[in-house]
Amino acid sequence: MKSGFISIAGLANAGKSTLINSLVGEKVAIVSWRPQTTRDRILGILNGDGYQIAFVDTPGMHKARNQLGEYMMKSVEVSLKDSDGVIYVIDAGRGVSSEDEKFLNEYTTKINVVVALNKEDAVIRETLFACLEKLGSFPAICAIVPISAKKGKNVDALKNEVVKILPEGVELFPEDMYTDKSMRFMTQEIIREKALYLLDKEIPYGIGVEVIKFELRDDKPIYDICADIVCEKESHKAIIIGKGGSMLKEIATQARIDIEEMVDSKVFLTLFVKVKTDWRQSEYIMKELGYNKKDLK
Ligand SMILES: Nc1nc2c(ncn2[C@@H]2O[C@H](COP(=O)(O)OP(=O)(O)OP(=O)(O)O)[C@@H](O)[C@H]2O)c(=O)[nH]1
Ligand SMILES: [Mg+2]
Repeated sequence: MKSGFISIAGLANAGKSTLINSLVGEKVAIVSWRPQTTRDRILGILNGDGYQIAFVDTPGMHKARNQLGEYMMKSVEVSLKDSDGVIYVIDAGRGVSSEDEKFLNEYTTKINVVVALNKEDAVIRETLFACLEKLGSFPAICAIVPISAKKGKNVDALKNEVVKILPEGVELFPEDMYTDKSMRFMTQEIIREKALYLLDKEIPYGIGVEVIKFELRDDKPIYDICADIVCEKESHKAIIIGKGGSMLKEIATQARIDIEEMVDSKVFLTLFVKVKTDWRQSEYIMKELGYNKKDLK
């Protein structure tokens, strides 16, 4: 049997989380059109014929500007160090950038790298060829596969290339497990995803979500869930709540639908909004929200 950890790395917004969901066939990571959506390492497990792959979604690479940013970059570094191979995702529309080249220069000689040239559906052939030509100057790349993570195109071909670089090993996780994250964590992420979609401009970057209650009722198959949306300013709080509570209601409604699908039963979701000034600079509050540097070992 073959098994191992494969990190999915790349610049912010390249489509890494979309890809891990498509590879695993379950929603394990949230997706949005905003860069820097993923903040943590997230595991998605795929069981195939004679192999098991633990894919690790990572935050998009960028220059860290606060403690949260530093945490995110550290988590990319840690996950690369621990993996058996890397899928490096490039947005074909954006082209092969100097940051991509820097990554490929540094890593292709150290670790097996398969490049996923993503968003193939959104570019013309010439653009794709230009990317392939640039990538041709990195002979140590194991394989280059143009894909559309969103449409599922060529994702199987990519999977096959990854199986080739997988080492011999034993089963790492039980067969019915598809992520290492708890339902509580996924609930936080789903609420954050809806807030990212629905809110304006800069507010989403300053949002954290903390589940404060997650209980299955004794008498009925209903989950009672309460969560705080943490933001940085009073003015942000007002926007998140919206006119007559309309925005918060919409976030809750959309999140509830996804959470119900995940837990496979009815959910009563109550959301609150709290202000914690500059929490992205505070290690203490970050820890409260689950971003603990000590976990990154
Ligand atoms: N057209 C097209 N869009 C895609 C494809 N894959 C992802 N996207 C879109 O690209 C945006 C970013 O996708 P994510 O999966 O969140 O990207 P990411 O690399 O995880 O981003 P960060 O977590 O912020 O680093 C979303 O709007 C996706 O719907 C694709 O194959 N084609
Ligand atoms: Mg992501």
